[in-house]
Amino acid sequence: MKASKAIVKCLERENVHTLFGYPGGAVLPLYEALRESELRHILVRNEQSLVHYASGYARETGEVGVCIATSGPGATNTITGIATAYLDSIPVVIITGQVNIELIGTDAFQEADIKGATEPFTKHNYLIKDANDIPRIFKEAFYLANSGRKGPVLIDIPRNIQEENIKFYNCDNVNIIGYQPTLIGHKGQIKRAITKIKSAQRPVLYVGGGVILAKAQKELLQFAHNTRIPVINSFMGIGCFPHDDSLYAGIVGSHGYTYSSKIIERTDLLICIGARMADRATGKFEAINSKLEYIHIDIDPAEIGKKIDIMIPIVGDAKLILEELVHKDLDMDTSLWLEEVNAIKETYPISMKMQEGCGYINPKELVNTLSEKLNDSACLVSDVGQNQIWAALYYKIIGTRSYFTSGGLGTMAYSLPAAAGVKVANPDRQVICIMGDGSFQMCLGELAVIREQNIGIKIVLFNNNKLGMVKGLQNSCYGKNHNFGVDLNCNIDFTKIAEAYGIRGYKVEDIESFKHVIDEVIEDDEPCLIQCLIDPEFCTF
Ligand SMILES: Cc1ncc(C[n+]2csc(CCOP(=O)(O)OP(=O)(O)O)c2C)c(N)n1
Repeated sequence: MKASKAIVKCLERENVHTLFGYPGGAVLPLYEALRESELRHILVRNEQSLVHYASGYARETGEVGVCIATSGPGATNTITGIATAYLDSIPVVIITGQVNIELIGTDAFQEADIKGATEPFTKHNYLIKDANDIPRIFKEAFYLANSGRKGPVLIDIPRNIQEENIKFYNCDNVNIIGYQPTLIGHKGQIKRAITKIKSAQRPVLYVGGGVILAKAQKELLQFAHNTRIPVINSFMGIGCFPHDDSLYAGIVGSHGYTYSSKIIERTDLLICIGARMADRATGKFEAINSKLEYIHIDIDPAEIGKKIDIMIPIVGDAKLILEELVHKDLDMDTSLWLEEVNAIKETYPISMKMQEGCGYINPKELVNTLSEKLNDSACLVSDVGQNQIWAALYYKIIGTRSYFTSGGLGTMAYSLPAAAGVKVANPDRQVICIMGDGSFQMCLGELAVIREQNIGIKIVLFNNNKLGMVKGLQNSCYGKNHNFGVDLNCNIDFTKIAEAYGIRGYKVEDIESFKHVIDEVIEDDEPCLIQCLIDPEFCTF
């Protein structure tokens, strides 16, 4: 069998139905094999969006997202997407073409050492030198991507290797020396944790994206309710605990709620689950509460104690550990602490106010409106910038709603392709993408994919003619008249851009018109773009 056909067969054996790609000379044999297959191939418009599509697909399905790029510039264009998936632990397999094996190292046409380049931010990567390794390497790559701490795995395949003939064999087992993720928590540490939790006066559960990746939301809810411990989440953890639950205590971090930080100030024990103690979220914990003690549950031992001294580490799968914890006798009386938490929440309420601006939309109110209008299973994908902060802080998680963003790398232009990936994976889900005009201009060519594939996402574009987040940072670091290099002032009519791609475009300047448009479009399955005018002076800072 041709090696390229063997690759397709490996993908089919991994239950891949859809992949995202952008071809070139070094993947021609693979594309010929794909042409003859039943796999759905979605041609994106720029490899910079490629991994984000696969990432959205993976986040929605819990399965590995797959994408293909050619060698050289195609492969290097995927780098930011790979690093984005790496920092957020998203399982994707990236297949890249490479120049013929005898040309490697000669600066051949379209040669780039993508294995070397992605070494620091792939979970693992391969350069296939023997076509007979294809079944084993694909099996390993999928297993690595979606086990233990999940993440991207890259497979680089020289063109001439794709053309060889091999004897295909089914590879069903994986045996990777030194790779055996710990899933079950250490009994002794769990015992210590239980004693510690029972003796705590003011405990808080701090939960991150790892809970979502482990599909442990139900167990978390049960554990919180059994123990009556309040729950705070990171940005990546938004979606793992319902906001209408009385134990919900908000989002922490430099862009989180004030009340959540105030709660952390008073906490005596933080039980961290599937959260990597990122600087943006927990960087100030030691400063605001030096007496805080920590239990840290994480699938990746390297995360535990990386930034904060942890008292009780538990390595393992969040779902399995929580399942164990919910069966322990942890009947606690936290009523006094919950009273205090509620009082803090009341003292520092979430503000809907913005600086005054006429003829503009208050973005907080806008996200709030979306929260009211969307159904209980809607998925909101936000970009990076002020729009990310507003979306995260004001989108209400109820039912099975989710909120996806580029949390770790903070990659602009993530949301549109990632939202499209979510919708491709689950066409019945309401999928909203919120982004700024800066990010949109980095990836607007992807509108062609959305039109062509009829991907019914609703794009809510915050148009403030500014790189708002950077402008805000300049304001807070240097003062108001120190803005430089942040103006996007050329009055682009984004509605017309959408229409040029055959996508309905709307322009709204006040919240009532926004409500009207959302009512009109929300139930249909057509893509659309709603351009919302935001006051350029509005800042999150
Ligand atoms: C690829 C990339 N380049 C640069 C940045 C730095 N950055 C963070 S937010 C931001 C501004 C985003 O502007 P826009 O998309 O208009 O959103 P807004 O902040 O106005 O909501 C920039 C430049 C980044 N995060 N990612």
